[in-house]
Amino acid sequence: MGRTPSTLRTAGATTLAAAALALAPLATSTAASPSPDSANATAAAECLTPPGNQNAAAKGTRAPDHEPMSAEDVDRVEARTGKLLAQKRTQGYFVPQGALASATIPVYVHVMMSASGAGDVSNAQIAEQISVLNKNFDGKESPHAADTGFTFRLAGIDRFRNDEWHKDRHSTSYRALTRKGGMNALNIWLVDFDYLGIATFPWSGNPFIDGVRVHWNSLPGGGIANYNLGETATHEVGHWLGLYHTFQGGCTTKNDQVADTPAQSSPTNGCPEGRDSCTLPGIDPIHNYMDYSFDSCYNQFTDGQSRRMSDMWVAYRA
Ligand SMILES: [Ca+2]
Ligand SMILES: [Ca+2]
Ligand SMILES: [Zn+2]
Repeated sequence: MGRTPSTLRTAGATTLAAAALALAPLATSTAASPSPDSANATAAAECLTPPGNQNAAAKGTRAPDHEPMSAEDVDRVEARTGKLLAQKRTQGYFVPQGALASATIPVYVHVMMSASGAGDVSNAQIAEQISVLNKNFDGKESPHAADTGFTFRLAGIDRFRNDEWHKDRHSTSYRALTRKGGMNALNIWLVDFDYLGIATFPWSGNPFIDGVRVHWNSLPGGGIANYNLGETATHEVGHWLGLYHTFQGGCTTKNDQVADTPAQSSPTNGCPEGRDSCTLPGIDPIHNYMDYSFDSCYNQFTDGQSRRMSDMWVAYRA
């Protein structure tokens, strides 16, 4: 698939448009026609997801890189989450009707720079990234945005000089070696790879590699045009808290399992106001952090997404 980082930075927008259009029907059919063998069902996503990242979700400019999850996989996750929530309730942990889990999440940032120091982002840039996360999860970018109830607190920064890790190679071992905190802790590894970011879902099942990997140049003030306001991290943390893409499931009534995000047939590129890719009610949620729009277009999570993240938090991370 060999898109080089320089291609990613210089030709991102045009390529994304082409890739999104080219792959959209594939992605839709993957979700709409589940195969009994999930490996087959997810073949379309395979080349987009690095090995060892089953259940991971990625955002990149090369393609829509949907999560490798069939409609059946999604159903299984919903059922399991429901059971875990019921268990927590019997253990006395529940969130009152209409309220949210409202947690403060410790954040460990791992700067995986090259041997020569490429990707050595400053503490100030990391602080700015945390502040973008807080602004986004507090609903401060739009009057239509939900306050999700989640707050992020920088708990530590560590720095490694390693060309392999910098390029996201041996990611399972480097994550296991460097990860900090419990399932409630957000680990962010800053690397240089073909993606903007990749996340593990709450239900991914391997606590040693739990967290998000984000392209170091997507941080606020970074060098990736249209994706350098720090909102890639917001998108990946949305996955980490159990959100799907707004285009998950395509033009279906359940689509991303969130009722107040209108169905969308494929990822959005740029910021096409009024885009309406499904005949189902509502225009496409192009301003939602879980679409693929430009950072400057992103401005909201919804109430339904907040509810889902709160449930996921209680089920898997609290
Ligand atoms: Ca929806
Ligand atoms: Ca519609
Ligand atoms: Zn994504």
